[in-house]
Amino acid sequence: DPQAQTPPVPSSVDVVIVGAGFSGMYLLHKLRTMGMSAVVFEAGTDVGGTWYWNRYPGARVDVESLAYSYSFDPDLEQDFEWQERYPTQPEILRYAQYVADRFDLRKDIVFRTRVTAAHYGEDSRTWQVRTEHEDAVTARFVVMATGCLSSSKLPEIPGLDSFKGETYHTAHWPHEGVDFTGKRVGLIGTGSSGVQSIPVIAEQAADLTVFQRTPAYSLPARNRKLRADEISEMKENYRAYRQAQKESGFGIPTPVPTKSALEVSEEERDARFEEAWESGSLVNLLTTYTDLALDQDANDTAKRFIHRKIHEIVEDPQTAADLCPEYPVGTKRPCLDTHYYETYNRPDVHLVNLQREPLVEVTDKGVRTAADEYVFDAIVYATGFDAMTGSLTNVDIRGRGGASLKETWSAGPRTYLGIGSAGFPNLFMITGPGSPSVLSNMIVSIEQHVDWVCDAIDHLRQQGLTTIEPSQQAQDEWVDHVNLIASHTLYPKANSWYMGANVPGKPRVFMPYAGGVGEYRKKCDQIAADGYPGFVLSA
Ligand code: NA7
Repeated sequence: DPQAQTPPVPSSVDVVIVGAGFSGMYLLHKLRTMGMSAVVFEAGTDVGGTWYWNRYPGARVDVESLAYSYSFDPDLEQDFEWQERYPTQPEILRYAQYVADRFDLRKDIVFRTRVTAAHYGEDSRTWQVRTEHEDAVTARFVVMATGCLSSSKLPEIPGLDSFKGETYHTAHWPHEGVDFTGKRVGLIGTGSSGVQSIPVIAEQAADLTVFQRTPAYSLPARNRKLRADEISEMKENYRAYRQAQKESGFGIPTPVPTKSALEVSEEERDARFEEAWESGSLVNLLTTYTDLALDQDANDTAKRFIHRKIHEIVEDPQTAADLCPEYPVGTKRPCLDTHYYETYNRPDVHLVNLQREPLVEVTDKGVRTAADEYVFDAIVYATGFDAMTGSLTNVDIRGRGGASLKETWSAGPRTYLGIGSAGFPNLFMITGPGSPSVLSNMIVSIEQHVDWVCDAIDHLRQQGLTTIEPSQQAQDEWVDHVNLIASHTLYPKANSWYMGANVPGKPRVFMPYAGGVGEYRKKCDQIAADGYPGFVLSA
């Protein structure tokens, strides 16, 4: 019982870490090896972050297990036995728990405790961190290891509380699970969480109605048990594979494309797309050609291919048409599924296109749209997150002069490298806005940020320095650079959570760095090697 092991809250530490997901866990381990004191605050009752909270039926990662795992300890990667190509949430959570046990992490993690505020004292050059339980800790450094998709959101419609049946959000799923047998279920949202859970809920429920505002592009995952020979082959070659991950664009090594989608024949192209579709890998599809992310006509070729697939699978032509996205492939996060499109061939599954009949309200009996009222026993909200910034701005973070991070970012997040923000000395973010984060294999990006942050802290220690903070100029240039890269891509064309477009009133800014994790790592490494230009270091 992790609760029983929850340590007393220290009054002062070197580093406060917020969040015990994959970032916070590795950071704690690494700081300990450096001889630094740290405490982690975690809102949940155990480690795992994303994989602790998102327990909805069918939840899986969309990166292969052998790639979606820590690389920092060669023994760990040899010892852990992954079962499936795309592990389920319980399997990933077991991995997180295994790591926590192995490195005895829980003794410095305070569970069931949400951090509410972090205020910087300019005189003391320390942070005062407060929690929901009125704990107060003084720390030299604060690291927000809060995840990119952890501040969940509900639909912005009236009546959410009036529904008399059961309601669930995919990111707050009951630990004991939910039995939908015999129930009429309504589900709102068709991102990854919806796409993964819909086929499983449909199997159980008496009847399932899916409310779709924007369709997703989804590829069949072709998940399966891992074979012993592929596991042992990976384990023999892990060091080289990890290096290739670090140098790749998405944190998943794939052959670099050499041709434009427009310079090959339709037959050759369709054969390549078919191969990617059969492979069950999103990166394989996204890296078929050099220009899918850059050129509308090139992207249209992939779009037509997937539309054709949807029409081949889904029998009802109107439903198939409603499931076909219009935005460019890859500009919203694509999904990996198991029997998603096939599920719409079931007589007990219905698709409601919210573009034709928008949501109006939730009633005591169910959901009302502009065209109809739907009656349910249960409603599932698969409506996603206030992505990338929500879990940072939800904490009352105040830097120099008492400036609040939330207000400072009111026109959109501003960071240098997605690691720090001007005016907030010794405050680090792991995979913050302005870093590749959500456009990559998260664990690869997490490890890179943790390593970089620890090196920076060590540098201060070695040099007898006290604070590190991005300069305003370096930050402005970085924000411009991130925007410039995005402007060369098709990403800004979609109303995605990358753009903040899923949250009403959120500034429309493309938040992740789209230049690839390999390029990004080189820049970060160079900055560290050159003594941290762009950061102000003070004694
Ligand atoms: P996503 O991908 O943000 O999906 C949320 C879905 O909910 C998406 O289809 C939204 O439509 C829909 N949504 C959100 N708000 C509303 C309202 N107000 N009305 C109707 N529909 C709404 O979150 P997920 O949890 O599925 O996945 C998150 C990430 O986890 C995923 O990208 C992977 O990286 C893993 P919209 O597209 O905004 O029109």
